[in-house]
Amino acid sequence: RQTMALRALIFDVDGTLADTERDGHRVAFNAAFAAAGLDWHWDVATYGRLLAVTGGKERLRHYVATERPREAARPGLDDRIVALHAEKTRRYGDLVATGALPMRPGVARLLAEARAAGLRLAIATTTTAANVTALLRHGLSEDAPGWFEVIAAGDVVPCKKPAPDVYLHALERLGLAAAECLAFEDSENGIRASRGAGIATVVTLNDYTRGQDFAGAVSVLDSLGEPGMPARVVAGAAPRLGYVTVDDLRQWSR
Ligand code: XBP
Ligand code: MG
Repeated sequence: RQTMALRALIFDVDGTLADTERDGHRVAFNAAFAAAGLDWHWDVATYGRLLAVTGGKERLRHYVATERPREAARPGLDDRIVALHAEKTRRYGDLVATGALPMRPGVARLLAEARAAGLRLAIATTTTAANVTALLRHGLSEDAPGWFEVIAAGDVVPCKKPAPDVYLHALERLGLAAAECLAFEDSENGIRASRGAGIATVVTLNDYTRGQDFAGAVSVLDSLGEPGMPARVVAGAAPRLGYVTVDDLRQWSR
């Protein structure tokens, strides 16, 4: 990699900014199923398996195709999936508005530090754009969506993670080279996407992604850490103060 100064941080959302999957998306899917009169229920373990497929609509389609053959055979499946997913997005928004999904340790601190240091911020996620705005507003502050110059989300590219497309799209909109950016991810599908776009990546794993393959990560941590609450280093570089700072990121991007 050529040496270029760090200019921007690009964040994944689900599992990285907040633990949204188990307590957010999963709950919203189940509520949407119940509202539609379906007796489907995704428990924590089932949802963990289904996370192999990124994208809510794609995940639903995969579930129906593999586990609900009768539903799969009824005509109009695509429309029903779109409607179910729209209801799920409404439910997710309601859930986020209750404050049920706080930011993970170190996220608010590092974002503030990065903004003060003049680093540009972007988002590259598979989830629906409305979910991102809601999460940022309720988990950080009303004006937080405006901190991010680029919010690349959901169906903005046809191929979702692990394809690199959403990261390539974010780089293009930032007008930056991969070597000028660092990505933050929590999953193997996520780092395959960011590394596929050539971006150095910091991983903060969670209960769903522990044990996945994070080969090629700059650092694999259990969180970004906070003063007095150090991050546990699973692999790669260790933050100098025990929690990830902009100084660490500049060092790691060289
Ligand atoms: C996130 C996803 C999304 C969410 C649901 O992956 O896979 O599908 O689970 O969001 P990543 P939608 O963190 O790698 O971006 O239902 O809005 O698609
Ligand atoms: Mg993620």
